[in-house]
Amino acid sequence: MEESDYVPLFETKPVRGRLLYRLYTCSIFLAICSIFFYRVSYFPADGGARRIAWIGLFLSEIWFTCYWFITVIVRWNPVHRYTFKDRLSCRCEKFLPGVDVFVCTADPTIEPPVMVMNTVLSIMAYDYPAEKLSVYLSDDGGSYLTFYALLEASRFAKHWLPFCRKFGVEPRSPEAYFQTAIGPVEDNEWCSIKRLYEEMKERIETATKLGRIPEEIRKQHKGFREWDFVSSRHDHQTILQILVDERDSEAVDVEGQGLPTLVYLAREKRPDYHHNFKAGAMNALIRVSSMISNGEIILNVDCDMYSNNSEIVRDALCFFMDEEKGNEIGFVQYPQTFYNLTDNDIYGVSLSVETLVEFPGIDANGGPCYIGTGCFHRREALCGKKYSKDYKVDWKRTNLTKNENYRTSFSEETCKVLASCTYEHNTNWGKEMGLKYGCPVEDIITGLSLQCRGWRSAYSIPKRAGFLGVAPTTLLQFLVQHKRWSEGDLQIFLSRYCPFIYGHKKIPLKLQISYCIYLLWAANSLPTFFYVTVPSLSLLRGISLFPEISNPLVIPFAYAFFANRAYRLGEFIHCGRTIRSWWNDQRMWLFKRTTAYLFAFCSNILRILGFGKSAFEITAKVADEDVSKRYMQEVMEFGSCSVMFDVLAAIAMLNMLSFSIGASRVITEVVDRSQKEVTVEMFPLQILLSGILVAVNFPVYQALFLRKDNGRLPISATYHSIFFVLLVCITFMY
Ligand SMILES: *[C@@H]1O[C@H](CO)[C@@H](O)[C@H](O)[C@H]1NC(C)=O
Ligand SMILES: CC(=O)N[C@H]1CO[C@H](CO)[C@@H](O)[C@@H]1O
Repeated sequence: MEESDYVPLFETKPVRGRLLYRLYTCSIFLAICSIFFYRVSYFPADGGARRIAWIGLFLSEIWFTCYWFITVIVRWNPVHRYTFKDRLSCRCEKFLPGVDVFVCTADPTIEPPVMVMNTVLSIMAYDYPAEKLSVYLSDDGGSYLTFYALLEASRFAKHWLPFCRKFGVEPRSPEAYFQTAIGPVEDNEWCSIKRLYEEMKERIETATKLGRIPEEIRKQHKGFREWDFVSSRHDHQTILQILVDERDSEAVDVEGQGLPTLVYLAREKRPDYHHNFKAGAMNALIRVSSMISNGEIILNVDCDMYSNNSEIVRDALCFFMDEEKGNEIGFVQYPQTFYNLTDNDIYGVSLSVETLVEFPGIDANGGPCYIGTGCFHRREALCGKKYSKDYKVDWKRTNLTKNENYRTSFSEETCKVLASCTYEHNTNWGKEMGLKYGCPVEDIITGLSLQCRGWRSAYSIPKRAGFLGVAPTTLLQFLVQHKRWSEGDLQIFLSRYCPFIYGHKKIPLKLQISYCIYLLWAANSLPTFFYVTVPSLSLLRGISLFPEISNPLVIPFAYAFFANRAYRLGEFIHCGRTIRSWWNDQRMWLFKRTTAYLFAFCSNILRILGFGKSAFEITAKVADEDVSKRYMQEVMEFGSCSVMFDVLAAIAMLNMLSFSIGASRVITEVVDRSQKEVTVEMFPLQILLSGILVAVNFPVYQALFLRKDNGRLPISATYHSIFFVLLVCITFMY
């Protein structure tokens, strides 16, 4: 193509309306300066408790300012990307690259096979040439139930794919489609496919429930024989089965059109070898797929995330295949969105501010991080290649050479070796090649190392979400998930992969700082914990830590606090969320920081001191009926005993106590005119702070004292928290 008639496949536009944000930032900055001025100039002259609390608050405020500064850098100059899929179809349809999709599952009880199959089917049905699309399922559970489900899915796909084409089905996960779609009732085909799906679902669910599969099905496929040699999920040989083989003449749907290649892989597991969790599974898939389909582009999706947009591959290719700006792009990340959200999102799981505001900002600062799902990678980049200025892919050429010696010779035996326990010994896998090992959030460092090798990443928010996953539906699941994320993130910050060290001179400084917005999640815990406990305790003891009401410096404190909340509310409304969901988010902000992040912080400290090790916990994806019902009614689910809940309850009780004592003092002063109004004068902000915390914690009091259902806080949490608060009050007061 001539230089002159180059039209881009995607464009990047700055987000408008930044002036308002910058004005807001300046005003907050002024408020912060005044707060610091107050802290320094009113520093308590007398020693003792007040001084210690004062210093603690001051340090917390300094920390909040630093973290706020990071959030400002992220939000300063966001960009949005727009793709032109029609131009891609016109220009590149003939030489579209091969795309290999990796789906990882780990446990058939936590991640039900039906859900996984819906993910697989939604991907097989992509609007993309079937001979160029391959789907790989990695089963770290090594379960024949998953294999059986995949076999069923491969058969159902023969009907499902033509059906999707004919009716223009969207979304292409059968479960999601049939749940909402009202078909042309008189249409026989529509109804028969629906019936086929329901029968398949029932067979898979029955097999999962019974834990075994019917004998006649066992006989139908040679693959089941592999399980004769499996002793346990932690001890078995590599199982590799190509369920739909492109070279096979039978690999066509009912209309005679080709089907995407479909592969089942359970890599070898032996008790003596560390398997490196999901990163290990991904690396095995990268190697095995390189023998089978060797697509230039790799998409990686979590097994609970079905694809809601059948054009998403084309959307991503607009980035990779753009002749001018596409060569430097190493990966394209899509937002993580959820389908199980309720309107007001009680657990604040939706991440909408992160996905709609923060990620576009990080993209502008040098490229989003890799979040482990919904991400397209350039295979070469993922396998360790460095980007250099003269790197250029000629998609026409790669496609030609590929068609010549494409899939002519490989045997399952040679592929199996690639997924064995010992294959990676003395290789660069897990270090320079593939996903990195040794960290619970391997995705972040993998993305970082790609960026450090010179690749750029891009972030795209299509109108119709690309990937929809299941959100946690109980408080504990949510907190455990956040503990895992924030713990791993902080571990990265404290390791040699810290962006300031690892990315030094390799990625822009503003990108290094942007990474910290997530890596330092856990570090917010101590200052927040201090802020929600010490002012309340001081109120009980009559120690004033904020300006009196007559002091004009009360204004910057109030302004910084309320303007921040109001700004967050504005962001929520901008993201299309409700006011209630903002309020819920405020609560979860507190809950996360005082439990999940605090625990993550502590376990990092313990790890550095040489105790404890990190472990990978999967969060359950299904909930029992009772729990689901409460979730749909937006009633907060506690239910189980957990130290995290004890902490939440204790903080709630403490603030209740200090607020009621503070408020009663105010009332007596107001009623009894003979007393001087000392409390109102001295403690306005502390009473206000406690009052807000009480309001935010309302569901905790309900769960402690009012609720009767199984989702209430266990009685032990009530005792623990009361005991703890009494203990603290006694020691602190005397
Ligand atoms: C998912 O797809 C459906 C049907 O195309 C659409 O109505 C819905 O808005 C999509 N969901 C999201 C979150 O984009
Ligand atoms: C796992 C889970 O909680 N699934 C729920 C998702 O939401 C639908 C209704 O929108 C429920 O029926 C599912 O039980």
